[in-house]
Amino acid sequence: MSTVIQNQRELKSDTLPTRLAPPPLYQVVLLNDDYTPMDFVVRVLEVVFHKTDAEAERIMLQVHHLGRGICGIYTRDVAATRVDRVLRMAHAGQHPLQCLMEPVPAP
Ligand code: TYC
Repeated sequence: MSTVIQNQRELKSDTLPTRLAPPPLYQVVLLNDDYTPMDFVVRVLEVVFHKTDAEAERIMLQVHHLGRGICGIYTRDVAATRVDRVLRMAHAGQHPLQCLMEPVPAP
């Protein structure tokens, strides 16, 4: 009889689970507005999402033209932390930049 500790509870089982389900993934989405300066958005993408200058510029322009754009796909806690960092930077810079996370849509 093997013993597996899962989520603080002790489960007794004759067989170890062979595979864990992959964690749900979330996409972090940046929204357009009429006031946040373009260079500020580029800086946010570089600092928070580790984008290159060219990639940050591409995403910023996509958001500017289409209204929204995906900055990255992460597990729940990582996505939530990135959203929080974006909103804190926006608040500190007194810009209305908005950012959210949503489950990655099923294919
Ligand atoms: N639309 C903004 C401007 O013209 C630029 C911008 C891009 C703002 C992306 C937000 O997520 C954003 N200054």
